[in-house]
Amino acid sequence: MKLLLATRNEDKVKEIKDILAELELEIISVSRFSEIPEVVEDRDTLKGNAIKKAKECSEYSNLLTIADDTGLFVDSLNGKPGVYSARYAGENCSYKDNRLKMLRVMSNISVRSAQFRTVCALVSPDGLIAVTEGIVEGIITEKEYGDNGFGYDAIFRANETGKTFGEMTDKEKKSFSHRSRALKKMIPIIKNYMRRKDES
Ligand code: ITT
Repeated sequence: MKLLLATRNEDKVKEIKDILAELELEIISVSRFSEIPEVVEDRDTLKGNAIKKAKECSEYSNLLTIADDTGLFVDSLNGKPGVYSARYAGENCSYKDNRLKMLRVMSNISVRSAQFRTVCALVSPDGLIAVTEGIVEGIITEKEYGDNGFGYDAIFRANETGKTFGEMTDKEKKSFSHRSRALKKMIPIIKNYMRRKDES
């Protein structure tokens, strides 16, 4: 059986493939399907965008499809950038632009607590829709630490480890990131779907 990843973000593809490696599935990325148009992420929640991405890509491909929508929610900024994390520093901005904007905006703010949240949506051509969530609590650091990972990883220090995701190895990030928490909850749902398909 094939599982389509409804993301064109290669950093996310790499992490998702690694986390789902235990499944006996051929995992393919949407980049392989030039005919699938870019999904417009116009919902105001992670859940709304994740379901929209998975649904549209599943409809085009006729494959079991998983999408993840992730955001960094900063308490002192009333949860911003949240669902708008990709373009926090403007249209076509880089990861670095986003990190530098966040450090600048937070420069005089002492309450620095934040959460990384990932919502995953699984959609099948025969009508299954399942949603899971993973959250990691942490703080926004005052400068960048480490150069592993991507996005906001170098400026988010997870409370549980005292390290930024940028300072963690891929294995450490995989063991308890927001993305892996959401995907690990999805694994039994995928296995159950595969079992039902095998039996029918
Ligand atoms: P797709 O919609 O194609 O999946 P995207 O880059 O838009 O790709 P998201 O909406 O899920 O992905 O994520 C929004 C942004 O949040 C993303 O561009 C990164 O800047 C950041 N981000 C996502 N996951 C992250 C992670 O694990 N660590 C650090 N930053 C992350």
